[in-house]
Amino acid sequence: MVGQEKELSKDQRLAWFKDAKLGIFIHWGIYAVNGIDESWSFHNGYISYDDYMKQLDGFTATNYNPEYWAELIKESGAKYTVITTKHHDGVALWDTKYSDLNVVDKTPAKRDVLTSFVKAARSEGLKVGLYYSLLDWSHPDYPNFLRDKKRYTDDAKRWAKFTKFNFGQIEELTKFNPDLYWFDGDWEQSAETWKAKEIRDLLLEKTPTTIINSRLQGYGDYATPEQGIPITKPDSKYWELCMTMNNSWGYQPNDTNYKSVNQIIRILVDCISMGGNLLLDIGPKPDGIIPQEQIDILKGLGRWTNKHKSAIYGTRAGIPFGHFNGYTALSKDKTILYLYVDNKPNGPLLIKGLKNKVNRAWVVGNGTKLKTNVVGKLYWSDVPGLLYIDVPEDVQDQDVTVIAMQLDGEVDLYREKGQVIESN
Ligand code: H79
Repeated sequence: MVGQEKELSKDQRLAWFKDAKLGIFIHWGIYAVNGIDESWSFHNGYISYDDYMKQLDGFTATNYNPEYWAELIKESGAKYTVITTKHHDGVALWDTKYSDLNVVDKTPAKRDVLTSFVKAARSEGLKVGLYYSLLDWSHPDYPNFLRDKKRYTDDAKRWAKFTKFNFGQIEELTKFNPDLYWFDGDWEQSAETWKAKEIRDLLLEKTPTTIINSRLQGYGDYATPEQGIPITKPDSKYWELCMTMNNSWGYQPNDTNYKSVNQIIRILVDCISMGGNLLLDIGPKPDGIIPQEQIDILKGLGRWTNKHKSAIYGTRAGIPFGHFNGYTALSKDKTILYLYVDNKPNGPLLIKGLKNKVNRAWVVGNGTKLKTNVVGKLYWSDVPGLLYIDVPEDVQDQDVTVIAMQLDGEVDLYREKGQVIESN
C-alpha cells in the first residue's frame, strides 16, 4: 500500500462483519415492474430484451421512503444492509455519468435513489454494502448478451472500452465509502480479464476499512453461499449465507412461497451456530413500497433478535455436533455456551462430554435461572457425566428458546472415542 499508514489486517477489517450475524439484502430494480426474474428473464429468453427494458417506464419510486426502509431493517435486528446498485441488466440506481442506463435518465423516478438510502441506513447506524454486478449484459462493449447470443468474442479493444467503463462506475461507488462491496457475476470472466486485483487495490485504497465478498475471482474476503444452508461448518473463517424470503430476489407478486418467521429464525440460528451471517433478502415494489409479507417477516425477526441480543451478536460458532442435540454457539471468550432450543423439549435437555462445571444457567431474554443436574459421573473415568437441564414450559419462546450457561472457564470438551465396540 502506498503511504505511511499500515494496511489494516483482514481480521481488523472483518471484525464487525464477524460479529454482525444478520444483514438485509435489497434487490430493487426495474424487474419489479413486471414482477419477473432480475436480469435472467431476458438473458435466458423468457422475455425479449426490448420488452424487459420497457419496465423502465414503470419504475416510479413514488412512495419510496428510504428512512422507513432503514428503520425497518434496523428493527429486524440486522447490523448491515446490502443494496443492488446495478444488477446484470446494467440499470444503475445512481446518477452514473458513464451510462444513461440509470433510473435518473431513463425512468419516471427521475432521481438517484441510492444516495438517499445510503444516508438513511448510516443514520440508523447500519453498515452499508453495495451490490454491483461486474458483468453488464446491456453494455454495448460487454461480450455476453443473451445466453445464446454474444456480441463478440476476442476483441481486446472493445474489452478495454468495457473495462474503462467498469472501473469508472466502480470508482463512482467508492465515493460512498461503502463498508462492504458485494460483487456478483464474476464467473463470466477470469480474474485477469476483470483486473480483479486492480479492482481490489482501488477499493482498499479509497476505503481502507472496507470488505469485499468472495465474488471477485479469488480477490474477496469472505465466502458467500447462495440459498443453500451449509450442512457442516464452512472452511472459511468469514462467511455469509444469502437467501430469499420466498423464491425470488426481486418483487414477484406471484411468488407467495414465503418462509415463515419461525423457519427464518431457525435458519439464522443455524448460520450463527456455524460462525456465519445470514443476509436475508427483500424485494421492494417499483414504487418503493416493501410488500407487507416482507415487513411482517422483518418485524417478526425483530421480536426474536431484540429479546436474544446477547446470544446473537459477537458470538462464535458452537461446539461440535454430538454433545447437544441442537444448535449451539459460544461467547467470544468461550466461557458462555448458548443452546438454541428449536423444538418443544420432551423432558430435560441433555449435554454430553462437557468437562466444565456450570456456574449458572439461565433463559436468555427472560432471566429465569435454571437448575442443572449431572448424573452418571464415575469417579474412576475421565468421561464427564450427563448434564441435564430442565426448561419449564412457561419460560419457552414461541420460536427458539435460548439457554445460556456460564462455564467455570473456557469451554472444555471430552472428545475421546470411549470404548471401541465395533471394529469394521
Ligand atoms: O442477484 C441474485 C441473483 O440474480 C444472482 N445472485 C443473487 C444474489 C445470481 N443468480 N444466479 N447466480 C447468481 C449464480 C449463477 C449461477 C451460474 Fe451458471 C451457474 C453461473 C455459472 C454456473 C447458470 C449456468 C448461469 C450460467 C451457467
